[in-house]
Amino acid sequence: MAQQQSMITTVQQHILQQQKNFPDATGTFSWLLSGVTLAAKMIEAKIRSAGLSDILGAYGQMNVQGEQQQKLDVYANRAMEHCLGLRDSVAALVSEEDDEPVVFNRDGETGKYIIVFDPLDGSSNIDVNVNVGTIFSVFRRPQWGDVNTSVLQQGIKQVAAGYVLYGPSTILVYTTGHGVHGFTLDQTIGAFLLSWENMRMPESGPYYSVNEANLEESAPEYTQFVHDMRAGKIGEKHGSRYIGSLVADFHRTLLKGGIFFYPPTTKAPQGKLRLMYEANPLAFIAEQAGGMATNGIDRILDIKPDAIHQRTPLAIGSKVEVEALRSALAK
Ligand code: AHM
Ligand code: MG
Repeated sequence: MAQQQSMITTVQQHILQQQKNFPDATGTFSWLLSGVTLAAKMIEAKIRSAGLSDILGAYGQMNVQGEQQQKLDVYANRAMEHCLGLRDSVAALVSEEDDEPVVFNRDGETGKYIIVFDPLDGSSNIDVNVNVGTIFSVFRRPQWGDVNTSVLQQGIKQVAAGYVLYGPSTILVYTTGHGVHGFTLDQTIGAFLLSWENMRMPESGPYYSVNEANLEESAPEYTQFVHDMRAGKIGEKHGSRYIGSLVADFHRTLLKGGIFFYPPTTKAPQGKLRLMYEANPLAFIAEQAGGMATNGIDRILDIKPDAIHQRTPLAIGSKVEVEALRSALAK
């Protein structure tokens, strides 16, 4: 993994360079992704000043998942919808915070892309100043058919995916299916600069990451798996890390290796996390970096969604740990 390039490369330059590999590239795609980076900078600015403005706390409404919307959730959703909705190439936007897709009346030639996103993931952590993130996934709109039905595509059809992690620094990680690349926001010039090119997830790593309070409500194989990892029966002896913000837990797993998993529980028999804007984009990134992602049985990217807010169990991370969990569940 090459770190800290000596020459400055912005995320826009990087995407344009990558597009040179595609003879029919028009620049449309980099213009579209610049909508994501603009929204990310707006969200990050709001987060940085959250304690100083009246932006912490609940908004007073539930979202479609029956969860309390935080004010920053609502702001982040509006920022993404505003910045992306203005891009001619966007046919539809699908957000965790909206019941239905927002569809734009653009013909198939112009409105080529469907963007699916979680504008502010881990929002229960906002009020306590712990990392949150934005996750996005990009699909090509099929030339035929109704836009509403064409949003339900398998993860393998993603043409790009990424996330922004608002932490001690703000980091953008993306893939277009040609490796995984990471950028850090330079506040002084307002640009995301290349920090990691061709990121690789270690084959195995030191940590497991799960909400252990849920284990008693999950299949016993998950508890046994945790015991085995603590005992050093799966690679090295594992320690535990759990932030409760998927983007942050995933980012650590990408850099250090190991596994994050959210099993089905009696309270959430389909799992808690959402297939289309949480599991799919991170699964695409994990695979591009040499890792794996499964629902316990199937590869995440192969699952055909039935609904935009569909939930899924998720186990994601290094090959050694994810494969060990998958085979334990298959017995
Ligand atoms: P959110 O999209 O409403 O923020 O919920 C998703 C979050 C993930 O970021 C995180 O992995 C998970 O919920 C944590 O759930 P729990 O508090 O049950 O451990
Ligand atoms: Mg989320």
